[in-house]
Amino acid sequence: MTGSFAANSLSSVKLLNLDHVAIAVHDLDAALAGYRSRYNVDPLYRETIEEQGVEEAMIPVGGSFVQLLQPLGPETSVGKFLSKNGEGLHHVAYAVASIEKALGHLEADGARLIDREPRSGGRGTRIAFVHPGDLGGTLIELVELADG
Ligand code: CMX
Ligand code: CO
Repeated sequence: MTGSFAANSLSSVKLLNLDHVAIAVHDLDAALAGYRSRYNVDPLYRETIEEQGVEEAMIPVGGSFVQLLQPLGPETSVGKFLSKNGEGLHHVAYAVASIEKALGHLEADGARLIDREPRSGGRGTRIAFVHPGDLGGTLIELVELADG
């Protein structure tokens, strides 16, 4: 099967890196203290993103990050997730070179997009989400880094 992927517009959707794995938590300070104590790691970035309804911290792990997400309120998407599921894995995020090209390919391939246009993420990134019902029950985020 490996060879059969070659013709599928791979240049437009090449996944450059596992940018981050996001974990929803009730208490960001407590989660960061736990990561520091257990794994001796600290966040490189921490910011509130009002439009996404979250405060997030990014802990570097090799070439990727663990993104800890605390909802700003119970009616946000992460707040609803937490009340339904409790703390746990929320989404995985893949870095792409061009988010427009990736979205164009996914739309043409019939993917169930949440975002047809990119929105702003943390670290000056541009991001877009693909619905968890599209593939593998997993919410997927595409990330175009600020510096490409
Ligand atoms: N992973 C897997 N499934 C999820 C999910 C997640 N993260 N979030 C919700 N779902 C599931 C729910 O369990 C539910 O499943 P059932 O229909 O089987 O019950 C279904 O999706 C709908 O859930 P809902 O609570 O009714 O939530 P909404 O439909 O209002 O929204 C979603 C779901 C994914 C469209 C919404 O959360 C969204 O748009 N997410 C993208 C934005 C986001 O999450 N931003 C925060 C992260 C910010 C960042 O990364 O910086
Ligand atoms: Co994310």
